[in-house]
Amino acid sequence: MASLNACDFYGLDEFLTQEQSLARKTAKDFIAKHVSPRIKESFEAGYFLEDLPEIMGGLGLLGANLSGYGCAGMDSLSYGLIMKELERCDSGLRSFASVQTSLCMYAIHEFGSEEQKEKYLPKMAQGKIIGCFGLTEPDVGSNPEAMGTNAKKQGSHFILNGSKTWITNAPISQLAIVWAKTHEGIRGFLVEKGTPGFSIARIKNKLSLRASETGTLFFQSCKIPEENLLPKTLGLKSALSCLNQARFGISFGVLGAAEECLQEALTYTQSRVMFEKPLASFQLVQEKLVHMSTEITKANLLAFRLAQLKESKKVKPAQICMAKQNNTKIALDCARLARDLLGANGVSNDYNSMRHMCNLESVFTYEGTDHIHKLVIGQEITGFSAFF
Ligand code: TGC
Ligand code: FAD
Repeated sequence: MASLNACDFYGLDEFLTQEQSLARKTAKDFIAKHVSPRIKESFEAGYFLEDLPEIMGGLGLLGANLSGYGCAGMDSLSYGLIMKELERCDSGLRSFASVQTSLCMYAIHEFGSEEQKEKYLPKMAQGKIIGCFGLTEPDVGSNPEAMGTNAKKQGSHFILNGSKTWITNAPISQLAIVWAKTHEGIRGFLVEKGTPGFSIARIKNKLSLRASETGTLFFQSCKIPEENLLPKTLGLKSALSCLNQARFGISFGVLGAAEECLQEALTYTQSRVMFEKPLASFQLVQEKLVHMSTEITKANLLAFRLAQLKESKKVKPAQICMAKQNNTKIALDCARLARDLLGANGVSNDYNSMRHMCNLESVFTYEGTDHIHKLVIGQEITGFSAFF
C-alpha cells in the first residue's frame, strides 16, 4: 500500500479541477526552470531577480485572479495554489507577486476609473509595470488610521507630503499606490516614478526576504494630478480590502514554505545515520515530523475552505485573518523545527529551511502582525475591541 503524503495527508489534491492543477503546474514549472537554480544566490547576495516579472507575466501569473485587462481570470483556489508554489521556493518571490496582484492591481481594478484600468492593468499583468503599495509609515504600522501622509487639494492637483516605509518592490517599481489623508478622509493615489517631489530609498541589510526589494517612499510637496486619485477609494476600509486579498494569498503561500521544510527534514532524517540508526527512527524526531505534518494538513484544510468562502463571496475579513495568522505561525514553527532536525547543516544556505525561517519572520509581521490578527478574531467572537 502506498504511504500517505506527509504534506497532503487527507488527499486534498483529489478535489482540484483540471484548471486548478494546471495553474499549479504552470507555477511549479516556472519555478523549476527560472528560479530554483538561482534563488540561494539571490537571497545570499540580497537582490531580486529582475527578469522574473516579465516571464511571470507571459505565463499569466500576475493578476491571475482578476478578470479583463489582460488578466487570466482564474478562481480563488488557483490563485492560492500559485502563491503556494512561489513561496515553496522563496517568500520573497511570493511577496513580489502578492504586492503586484493583490495590493496594486486589485486596488486599480476595484477602485480605479476605466482610464486608469486601461492605462495600467494590461502592462502590470505583463510584468512591464511593477507596482508597490504604501500604507506603513516610519511611526505608523499596525494602526494605519493614524497615518501622517496627507494630500491637500490645490486646483486640479493634490499636494502630497509624508513618507511610507518598509515598502515591498519600492526600488524596482514604476508605480506606487499611496494612501494619504485628504479633506474627505483616507484616499488612494497613483504616484508614478519620476513625479517631482517623489523619491525612493532602498532598505539595505535585511536579514529576511533578502530576495525581495524593500524601500522607503518620500513625498515632498509632490504634485499629483487629480486624475491620479483612485476615485472609488473612501476611507481606510478601501486599503484594508486590498489587504484581505493579499492575506488570502499569504494563507496559501506560507504552506508552500512549510511543506518544503517538512520535505527537507523528512529526506534528511531518513538518510542521516546517528547512533547507528537513521535520525527518522528516533521517537523525539518523529514527534517533530508528525507535528509538522499534522499542522500542515490542518492549515491546508483551513486554506481550502477559505478559498471556497472567498469564491462564493461569503468570506469575512476575520476568517481571512485566522488563516493568515494560523498558517504563518505554523509555517514559521515548521521552518524552525526543520532547521533543528538538520543540525549544523540547518544553518547553511545549502539547505532551504533556515532561509524559509528567516523569510517567515517578515511574513509573521507584515500584512498584519500575529497580534493584530488575534485581536481582529477576538473582536469578532467577543464583540469587544482590544486594540486600544
Ligand atoms: P476599524 O475601525 O476596525 O475599521 C475601519 C473601517 O474599515 C472596515 N474594515 C475592513 N474593511 C475591509 N477589510 C478589512 N479587513 C477591514 N477591517 C476593517 C470597518 O468595517 C470600518 O468600516 P466603516 O464602514 O465602519 O468605516 O479600523 P481600525 O482603524 O480600528 O483598524 C483595524 C485594524 C487594526 C485591524 C487595521 O488597521 C489593520 O489591519 N492593521 C494592520 C495594518 C497592516 O496589516 N498593514 C499592512 C501593510 S501592507 C503590507 O504589509 C504588505 S507586505 C506585502 C508583501 O510583501 O507580501
Ligand atoms: P508595530 O505596529 O510597531 O508593532 C510592533 C509590535 O507591537 C508587534 O509585535 C505588534 O503585534 C505589537 N502591537 C502593536 N499594536 C498592538 C496592540 N494594539 N496590541 C498588542 N500588540 C500590539 N507595509 C506596506 O505598507 N507595504 C508593504 O509593501 C510592506 N512590505 C513589507 C515588507 C517587509 C519585509 C516588512 C518587514 C514589512 C513590510 N510592510 C509593508 C510593513 C508591515 O506591514 C508592518 O511592519 C506591520 O504592519 C507592523 O507594523 P510595525 O512594523 O510598525 O510594527
